[in-house]
Amino acid sequence: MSTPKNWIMVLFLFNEGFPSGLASCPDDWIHFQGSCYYFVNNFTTWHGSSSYCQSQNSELVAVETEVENDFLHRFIQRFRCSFNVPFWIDATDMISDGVWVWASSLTPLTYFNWGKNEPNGDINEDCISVDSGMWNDLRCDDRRYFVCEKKTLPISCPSEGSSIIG
Ligand SMILES: [Ca+2]
Ligand SMILES: [Ca+2]
Ligand SMILES: [Ca+2]
Repeated sequence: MSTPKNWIMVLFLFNEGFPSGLASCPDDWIHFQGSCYYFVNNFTTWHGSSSYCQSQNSELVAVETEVENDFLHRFIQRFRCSFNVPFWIDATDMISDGVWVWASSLTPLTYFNWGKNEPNGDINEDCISVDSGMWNDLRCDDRRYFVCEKKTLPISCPSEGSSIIG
């Protein structure tokens, strides 16, 4: 039987033009501008994706700027054989239709990159899926691949191993 480890396709970090050695991400996470990203190559609902990321001490990716959106798009293009699309991001308007917030912080979105004729789902589509950099509101029960994000760890601190003591 497959273990969770087996169903996660891990992508390797290729330097995106930033100094290497300064990133402080766990193994198998990709560093970009202060965050670590985990490309989970399995598909599930938006809630399932969010729960999985939280189990990894992270959240569904919050795409807050054009730079971040472009990074994800370029990275996935480069590894299109290893990570499937489209994928969930942390945005939802399930609390108040038409008011999009990042679920992890309830912060309103300030950057959007809607595809043509999107958003179009009203109360039927309350989660956002991204394909080729373009955003689409979608039923949260649909199944998509997903990306987790967390902030980089402090460089001066060990990332693991505190349990070794004692
Ligand atoms: Ca982010
Ligand atoms: Ca909606
Ligand atoms: Ca839609």
